[in-house]
Amino acid sequence: MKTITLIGAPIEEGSGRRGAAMGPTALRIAGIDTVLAELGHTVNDEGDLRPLPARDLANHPGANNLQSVAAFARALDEAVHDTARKGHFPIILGGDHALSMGSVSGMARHAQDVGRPLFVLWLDAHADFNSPATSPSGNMHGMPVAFFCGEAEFAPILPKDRPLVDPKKVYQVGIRSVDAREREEIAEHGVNVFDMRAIDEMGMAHIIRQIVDEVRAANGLLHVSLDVDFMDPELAPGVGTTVPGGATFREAHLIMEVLCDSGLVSSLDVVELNPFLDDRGKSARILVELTASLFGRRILDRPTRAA
Ligand code: 5AB
Ligand code: MN
Ligand code: MN
Ligand code: MN
Repeated sequence: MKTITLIGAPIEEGSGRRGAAMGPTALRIAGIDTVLAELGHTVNDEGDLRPLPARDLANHPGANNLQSVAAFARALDEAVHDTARKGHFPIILGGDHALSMGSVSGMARHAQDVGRPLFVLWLDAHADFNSPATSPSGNMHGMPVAFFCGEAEFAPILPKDRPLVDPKKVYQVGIRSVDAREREEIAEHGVNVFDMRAIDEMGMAHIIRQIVDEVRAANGLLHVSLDVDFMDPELAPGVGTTVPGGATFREAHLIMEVLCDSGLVSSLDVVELNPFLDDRGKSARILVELTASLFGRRILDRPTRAA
């Protein structure tokens, strides 16, 4: 059983619209703490981060709301690093995906402290590998992967000596909307991408086992970043950037179940929930159910799978 720390990050300034700041509240109303406690875990809810805007940073024409995004990134980098150092499992309740600049950086520092490599599983319709130079929108929720891989080095959001994530240790699953320049960048940097076609052709079980095997072989830590739009919009409409043809209910749960059995996951972001766009709490509830699967809820007990 784990000790889990919930960290609310009510950021919406990284996305192009309002509403994601209500995400942490919706996840709490949907019962994320109770579900985890019922599975036997100890849950501490630290409440919501309230960062001060990073007034030392100048406005940047290609990075909308840079000061607000940087403020959350800084606060999360600290909060997540502190949580992991105590041996607790951080779950970040988002908030838009720009928050992963901070959460993943905090986990990269922790991984460095314990001398293990950090892997990132990015469950998303989008690659989020833009930078101010390539972004079609300027919205920073489309930039976190480039940022923690060291590519979007355009402003001192975090200290220069922050540990970076090796793009070859980033696995993206569910991808189905990639911008022209992003496509070149992810190929150039060797990000591992399992797009929707790969899921259709290979099956989710094969993909997730391959990822788990690679993390285990390297004795890595695995940070999971779950964007609501990973799932099909029929299942989870409460997000500003829906793309048709997403993961099914069972594909999403299977990932979480296999990850749970692996014991390798160190930290989780639940991001991009926009309760203002949701259908009577449907998306919030599915996110809570997926979190439950990651933390041990199972349909039936089963023998441990042979390696
Ligand atoms: B999300 C787009 N690539 O950069 C951009 O929801 C969309 O965190 C980004 O995955 C979507 O603006 C960001 C067109
Ligand atoms: Mn995203
Ligand atoms: Mn997305
Ligand atoms: Mn590049």
